[in-house]
Amino acid sequence: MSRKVTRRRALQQLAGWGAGAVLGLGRCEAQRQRPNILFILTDDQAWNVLGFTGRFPFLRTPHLDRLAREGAHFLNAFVTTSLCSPSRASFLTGCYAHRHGVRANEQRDIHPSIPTFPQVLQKAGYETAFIGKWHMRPVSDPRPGFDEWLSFRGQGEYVNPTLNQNGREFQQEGYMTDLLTDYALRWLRRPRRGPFCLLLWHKAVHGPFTPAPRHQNAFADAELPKPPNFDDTFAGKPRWLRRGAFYGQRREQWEQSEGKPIPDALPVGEWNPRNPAHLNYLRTLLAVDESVGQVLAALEEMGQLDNTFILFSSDNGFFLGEHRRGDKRLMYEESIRIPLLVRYPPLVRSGVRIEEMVLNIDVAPTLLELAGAPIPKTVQGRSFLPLLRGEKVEWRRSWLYEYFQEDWLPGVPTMLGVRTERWKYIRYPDLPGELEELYDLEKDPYELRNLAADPAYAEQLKALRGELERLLKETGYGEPLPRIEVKVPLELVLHYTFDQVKQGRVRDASGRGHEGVLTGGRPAQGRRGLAWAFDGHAFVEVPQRPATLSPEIKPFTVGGWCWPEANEGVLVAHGGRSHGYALYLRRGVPHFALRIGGNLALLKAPQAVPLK
Ligand SMILES: [Ca+2]
Repeated sequence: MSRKVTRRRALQQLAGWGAGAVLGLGRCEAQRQRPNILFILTDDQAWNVLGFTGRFPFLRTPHLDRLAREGAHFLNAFVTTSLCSPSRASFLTGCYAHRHGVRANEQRDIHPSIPTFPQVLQKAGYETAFIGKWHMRPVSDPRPGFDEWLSFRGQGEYVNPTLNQNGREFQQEGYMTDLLTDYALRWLRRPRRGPFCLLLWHKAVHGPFTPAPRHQNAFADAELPKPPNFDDTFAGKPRWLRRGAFYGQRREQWEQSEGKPIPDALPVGEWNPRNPAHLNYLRTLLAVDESVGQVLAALEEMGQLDNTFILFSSDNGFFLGEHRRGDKRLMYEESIRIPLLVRYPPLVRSGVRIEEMVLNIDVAPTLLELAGAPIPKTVQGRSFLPLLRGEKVEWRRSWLYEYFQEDWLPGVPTMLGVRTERWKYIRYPDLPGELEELYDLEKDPYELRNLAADPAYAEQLKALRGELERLLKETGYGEPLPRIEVKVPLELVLHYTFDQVKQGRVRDASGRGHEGVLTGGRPAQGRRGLAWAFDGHAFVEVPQRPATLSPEIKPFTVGGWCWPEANEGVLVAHGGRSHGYALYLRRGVPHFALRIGGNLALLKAPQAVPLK
């Protein structure tokens, strides 16, 4: 490396590293004040699963406690959709799920018309890194907006995971939380000229709850306190809740319970103070806390701790037995509330407790305002910097909650709701005739008494219904996303000609090696030379599922020369019951069927093809 440093470069280096002020140059001073950003996100960590809250007397999280002690703790922080992928996209874009397009897990990335805050920061001169769990479209490849990328496909694995660093995929030995921390530390310590923005988004504490080996035996004598709303009988609540709790909510369970009797109230269960899943969940957090400690120590060592805006949160809450549930998704408090801590001494007094209701969609505009970067017009949240500064500002009094039914989990319906400081209203728009829910959080913080059918609260119910309509309109719920042009490359990804079938294997003439395995049929003379006759039972299978043949990863074109003998049959099919496509003949007419999330779209040719 050259030791020769130009004057300009030297100035840039000084500016970025906080020494600019000694030169007395205005430009450097302005740049010096741009803070670094460190955004640590966990997965499924409930709002009060932190040592200092005292919820679990045996749980120690000294480093997270330090963030709260030396910074701000938001006591009322929420997600607008309590599900991993939609919430992650909301953090990144400042938009509701109905706007950014990520409504379910592992199906798609953020709509390309919506910028993320790292993209904006990168353009504004920040060095950006994403290290951790992305969990939107199920590929591990780098996404736009990041100078450094270290991630994995979908949920990833806790032990010896497959990782992707800047496009290169490999397996690495170790425990996920520790590996992500090591990558983060290495990246942080790199020499750099300007401010950085690091997203360290852990896989922990998502299930399957897998603590680091060193924490497997933690909490040997601990007793889990029973939540006050463990004994929810669901009496007076919507039927779907009791049906799901009684029969199960996954597709098969839900379908099998169709029409079966649903009890008016569920019997109370027995609390297990040594619930192994809950204990492992808490043990999994211990490595995260250590990670926070290591990152804080590294920043301190680098002299960057107080110049770094550190934000810690979780992508959604989690039921640990409340309402006798695990998981999230519902609009009950345990599911929608998240931990939110901010440490940044230049702006935030230590030990501040903030009561205002802030949302995951507020994070993007907050970070952009902090960095002095433009806030895109698409942003629906609001910067909470004024709250951090301790300013008295007019703040939101209510907000919209939304959840979209997932294909594999039909037992949790689409929901819409309003949360105010005191009230909560929930509606199930796809379940006509289903009860609504109304809770007075002041008198009933554990949401056990549904007031929606109580005439004494009719006025309140009416007001909240009206507020929901207002919020839906304000946020553009139900408005279509802008259409995007996807350029499909005319690329030959598979080419079977059947002139060289050997031992039931068909060579792929495209050169991509997608050899096919042939079942049934017989050689025949086609119009374009040797062909294969498919009799309705014969088929060619592509045994491996290479990425080049996965339309979720890369669009491609499928074409073929067929000379049908009969007028019914499948030409090409891919996927399964909820996602997939098929090109087939029905009464000689080519049809193309596409199924996404269980919804079917069908294209039909204007006329039948000539038969042989
Ligand atoms: Ca999650």
